[in-house]
Amino acid sequence: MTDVRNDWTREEIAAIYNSPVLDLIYRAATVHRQHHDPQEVQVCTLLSVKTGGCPEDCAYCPQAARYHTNVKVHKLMEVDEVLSAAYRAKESGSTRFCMGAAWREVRDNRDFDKVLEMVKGVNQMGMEVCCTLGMLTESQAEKLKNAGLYAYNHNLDTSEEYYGDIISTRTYDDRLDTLGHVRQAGISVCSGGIIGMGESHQDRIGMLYTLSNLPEHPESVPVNALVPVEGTPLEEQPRVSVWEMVRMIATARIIMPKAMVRLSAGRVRMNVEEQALCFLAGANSIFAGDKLLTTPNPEEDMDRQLFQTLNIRPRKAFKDAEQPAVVFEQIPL
Ligand code: SAM
Ligand code: DTB
Ligand code: SF4
Repeated sequence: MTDVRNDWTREEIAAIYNSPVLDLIYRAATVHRQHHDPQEVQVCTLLSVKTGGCPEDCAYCPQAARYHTNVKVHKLMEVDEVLSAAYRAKESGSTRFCMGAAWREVRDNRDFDKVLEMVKGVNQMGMEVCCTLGMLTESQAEKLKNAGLYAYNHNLDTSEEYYGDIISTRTYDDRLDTLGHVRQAGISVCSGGIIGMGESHQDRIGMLYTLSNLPEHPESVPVNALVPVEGTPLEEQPRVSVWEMVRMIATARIIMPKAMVRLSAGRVRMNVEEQALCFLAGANSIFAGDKLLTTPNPEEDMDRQLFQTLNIRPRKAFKDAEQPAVVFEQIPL
């Protein structure tokens, strides 16, 4: 059994990342089998509860107000609409429901109170509830925890060195501070990044270095392939090859063996064989549903076929929870 280490050096990570790809996959698959059931894949659903109009300048993001994209701005959705969507996601087999808001940070206002209601409602349906709302203070993290939040997504996106080329309206340390507040509140941490933004291999290694040297590894690590969106500064970026996704996923799997590694944005451009390679390399979570936040994701039928062909099954909710969530009777919607 491989140990969980929080003292990986950049050189060690680079040696793993740069190893011959078939050796890399073999090693990652071996580590994966020591810590996880390789037939099991977590199925998560995303919902954009507040879309567009964001004041930040993240170069990849179609929701930044300053770029002219086709995304329609939408104010915070109503609680009952969100709960109906969560219920549908549960019915179609999702065990984690993640609500995203195009905010720079959470403000203590009526919108936040509504989000807390959404968290309560989804938790009561027996799903792992996750949010990604931008920066959080310690007390906001505690409020979310008390409402039943299971996980919080807050990506580092890239290396500390490349961060300023992608985002200028906040710092890497702001990101790390929020991750600290989430951890402190006892919420499961979800943090990863994006490849294909013009970063170097060293930057990818640098991001994995920061994640794997956190005092505790994130429980989930999303690996996104950039979805280039017209109107954003990264609209012309070429597609990342499957081998780059595989290297990233496999390295994350080896250095953070217990984490759920999520094959996130970019699946829509991958065939079954390419996705199978990612699962072999240690990915064990996906986003299902025909939309991510604003961009397309594979149709339900495609994913059903994917699961059948590869003999994989969805992971149950709360498998790693220290204590099960309080699950009330299912509320009919
Ligand atoms: N506003 C919050 C924040 O930035 O933390 C939450 C929502 S934000 C859209 C969540 C994550 O989506 C980003 O951190 C980024 O990793 C990912 N993302 C956004 N646009 C993307 C794109 N075009 N391709 C791939 N991933 C993207
Ligand atoms: C993550 O790492 N990827 C998801 C989720 N966390 C919030 C978001 C992907 C967004 C892709 C672009 C879009 O659909 O707007
Ligand atoms: Fe705003 Fe988040 Fe998009 Fe950045 S990634 S522009 S913070 S919604």
